[in-house]
Amino acid sequence: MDTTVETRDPITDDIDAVIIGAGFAGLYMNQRLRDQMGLRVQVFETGEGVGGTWYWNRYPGARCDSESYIYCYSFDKDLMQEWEWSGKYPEQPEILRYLNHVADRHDLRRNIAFQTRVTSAHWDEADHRWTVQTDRGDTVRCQFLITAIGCLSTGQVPKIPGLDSFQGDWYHTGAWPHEGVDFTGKRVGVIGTGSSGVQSIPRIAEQAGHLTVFQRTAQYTVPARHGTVDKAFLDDIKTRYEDVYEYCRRSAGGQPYTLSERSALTVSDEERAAVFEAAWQEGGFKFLTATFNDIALDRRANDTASEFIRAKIRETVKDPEVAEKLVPVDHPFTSKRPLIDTHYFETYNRDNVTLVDIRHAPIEEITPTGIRTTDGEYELDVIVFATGFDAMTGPFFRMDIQGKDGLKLKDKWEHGPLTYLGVSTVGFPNLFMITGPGSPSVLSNMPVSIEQHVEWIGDVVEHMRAEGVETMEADQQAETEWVAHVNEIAAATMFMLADSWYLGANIPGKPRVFMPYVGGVGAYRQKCDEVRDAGYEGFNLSPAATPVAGA
Ligand code: N01
Repeated sequence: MDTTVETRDPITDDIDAVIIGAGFAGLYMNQRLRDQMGLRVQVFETGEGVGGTWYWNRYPGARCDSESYIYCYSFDKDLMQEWEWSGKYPEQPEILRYLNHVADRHDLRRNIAFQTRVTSAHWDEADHRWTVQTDRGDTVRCQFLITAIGCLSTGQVPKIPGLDSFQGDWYHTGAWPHEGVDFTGKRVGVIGTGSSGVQSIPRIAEQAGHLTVFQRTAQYTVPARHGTVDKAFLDDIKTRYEDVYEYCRRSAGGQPYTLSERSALTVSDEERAAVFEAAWQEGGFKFLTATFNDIALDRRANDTASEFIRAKIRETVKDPEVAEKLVPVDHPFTSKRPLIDTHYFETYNRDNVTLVDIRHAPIEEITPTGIRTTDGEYELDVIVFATGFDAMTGPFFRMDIQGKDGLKLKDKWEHGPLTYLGVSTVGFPNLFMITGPGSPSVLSNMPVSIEQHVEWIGDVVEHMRAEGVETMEADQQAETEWVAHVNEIAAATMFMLADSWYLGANIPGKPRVFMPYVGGVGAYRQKCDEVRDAGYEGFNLSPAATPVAGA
């Protein structure tokens, strides 16, 4: 990866807004505030270019699980018509090309400082300004601080003893070298079988001399049936694009699929199997949405889907012993992030692939020449950590964010994130979080949720300027009630039945709190609209001359 840092003078402006991050969220927020509303905006971005998630996650096989025609912005209607996606699902290089195109088309780079990490943001109650500092010596003061930092941008490499001694190369999927990695003839070990592992393992296996997969938890995954996309299909979508996108905006997951209205428990075994089989053949998230309406909610309904997938694994994997290791038995389907794959289980039929069950024989250490588990040592030239992220709160905690009276965000969220609508948190006026914890975010098709937040925050700023409001801060009662609501509806789902990053379970010591809002993007949008239409109910709005309550 080219790590040359271009020299530039420190930025020392007093402006309207700082946006942290230049991925899907930061780019649109910039366009909204700067171009649509005329604010003076500074964007800071750690990467050398735009793209966020899609700038960093360049591992083999990286692509999105949402279909390409719906994994894009809808604010630029001409672009929706012009852009031609090449595959059913958008692959990382194509998404990055798309985001670069958006940045060029809207001239969005000129107020982005690249290769710059925000280190701190402190609220000054005396003049109601944020002071934002970076690792490049910038000090920018602003009225609005907007985080567009992603939910999965803080990679976690587990602290396994001996990594420093390893003589081969190692990589994390979320910080992949731009020049790629040549695995030809190499003995490769992949730790982790989440989305990144399931996508990269088949591709690495095709190239490596030998691939050893270290699996802690077996996964349910459904075929993606990825391939080129029919141009006639896309052309048809374009004739009714706004309707399709609007459907997503009002849906549960921001996806264009019609939800089944039937329970899995109301049909015969034969009919249920036929429904699952049809969805399995079609591939993708329709297995979740278009089959039955209670898979994620009712344990008995869920068992039917879980069992169907288990049977598929046993059918696909030739070696019965390997198949049994790959069959998930300790958690129900949909309790962890649902996965879709391309030839994942088939990969274990290859002669050059070995599966190691580290649930029963855990990794003890990394040695200079490989990985030692309690069962033996595996010699490796390369280790790939597909071990995920310190999700949702991790990206915030990398910065020293301090609100009123020096309150540190890290301290306030010590026992889990506390937000109102996932967009604001008490004690941090004029801080707005795009797809923050407590919003649908990672449980949805991200561009749909991002656009909704960007537009809602844009409306807030417009309202404040029109009404002479200088600060806006969530009300304590509103925040408490929202957090309780987020927890209450999560408790009724399968999500509580597995150790997942949604619950912070992948990070040792992280509080076990379900972080995203599971109520659906449609219901959430309605709530946000109601809050706005009621004059920002649940927020305290203060004019310039009036000190904020508690100041
Ligand atoms: O990370 P993960 P990811 N020792 O946390 C294992 C999005 N995404 O990068 O399940 C051994 O899901 C861990 O095991 P376990 C998507 O939202 C989207 O794959 O905790 N193993 C698990 O197998 C996704 O959910 C796309 O027992 C360890 C794996 O590593 C999210 O990003 C593509 C370990 C981590 O799985 C994160 O996905 C990629 C340890 N100490 C990512 N620590 C698409 O849209 C962790 N593991 C397609």
